[in-house]
Amino acid sequence: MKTMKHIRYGSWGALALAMLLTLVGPFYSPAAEAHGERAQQASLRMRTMHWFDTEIQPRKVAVNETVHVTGRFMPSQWWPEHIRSVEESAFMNIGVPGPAFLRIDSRVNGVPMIRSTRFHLGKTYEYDVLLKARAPGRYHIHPVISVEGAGPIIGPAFWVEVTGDQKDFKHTITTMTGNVINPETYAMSTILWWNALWFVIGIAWLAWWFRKLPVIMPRYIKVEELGDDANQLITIPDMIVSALFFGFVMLVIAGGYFWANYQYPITSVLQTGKVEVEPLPQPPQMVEVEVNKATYRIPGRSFQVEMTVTNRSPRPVQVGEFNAANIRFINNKLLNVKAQEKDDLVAATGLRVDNPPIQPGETRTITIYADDALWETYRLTSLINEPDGRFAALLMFFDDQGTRYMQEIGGPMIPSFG
Ligand SMILES: [Cu+2]
Repeated sequence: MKTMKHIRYGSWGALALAMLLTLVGPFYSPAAEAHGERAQQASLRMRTMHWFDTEIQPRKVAVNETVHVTGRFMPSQWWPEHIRSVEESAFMNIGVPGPAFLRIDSRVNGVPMIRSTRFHLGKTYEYDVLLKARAPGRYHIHPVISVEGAGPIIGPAFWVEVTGDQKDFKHTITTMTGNVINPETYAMSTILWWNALWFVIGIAWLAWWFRKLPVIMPRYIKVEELGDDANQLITIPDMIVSALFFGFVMLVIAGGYFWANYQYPITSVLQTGKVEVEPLPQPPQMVEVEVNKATYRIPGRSFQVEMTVTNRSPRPVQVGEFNAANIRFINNKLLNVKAQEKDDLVAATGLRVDNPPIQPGETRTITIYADDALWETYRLTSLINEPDGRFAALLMFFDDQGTRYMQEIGGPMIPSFG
């Protein structure tokens, strides 16, 4: 008995909490500050999309002003088997909570991204999305690739502050027939009118069947009791009213169709076909990398990769950056890259490279160490608990003149406990 009571109070408490969160959530939600950056599986974040050169400018605009989201990405060659491939169907998107911006233009390698496309593994793409500020606020803007069947794969973000008043937001479109319309309010009365009509029809239909109380469970029990004779619960007036409803609904649909055709004789069909995007031309591979062994040393929180590097470029090269799951581990002896803001995922001293630069024509085995608390805070270490514990990352080499050579690396990640 005591337990019963306990359970009942417990579930009431949970219900009350859920209701409270539902009510208060929209007004106070610290979780919305970070919207799932670390929620996805580590292997999924590491082995789907490598985002780099991300830039969002300007970071402070007024309503009606524009923001450019630009950068590059490379779908991983270690794309997980169990996730639908980006080579099937994908869409270039932007991740911002709510309709705070308007997407004015979106291009990948210069091709307009109004429709879906496909991206090829191991190839490089360059995107440029132009947004127009609509609502004041402070937003964490992410580039996103939405992959059909796999969901959104988010890139690095920057905070953008929008000032001003939403009432001043202006948005007009000139249609193909020359009408200038405001999509914010276009045909609003027709939308409201149709919704109200269907709402009334729905309520009337429910009212007819609910007029003979009690319904739902008692009526279900009656149907069960009567068995084959349950049909007698439906009376002749029920049938007449149902037929009238059916006829009326058909009439409304047909009438709406003819009315719309008469009102808007020229329409164009929403386009759904895919558009093809050529990847950026692949530069000749000047630095070759073969991963020998990758281990994550749990006590030291240190990820180390032993690899054999062949330098075919005309100048000495060195590892400058290790980019995994949107986190940039930087070799600060070579590059001076600092986090631009608090949530910018840069480990400015996170990459340790002890070897001297690799000379032209030389092949050498080196080890790099990515040691930073970000491994832990961004829950990448959970990779060691996954059944397919493989990693992938983008490795960036630089020569003494600053030329960048990129190479994706990947393979099994072995935990080490000593
Ligand atoms: Cu974010």
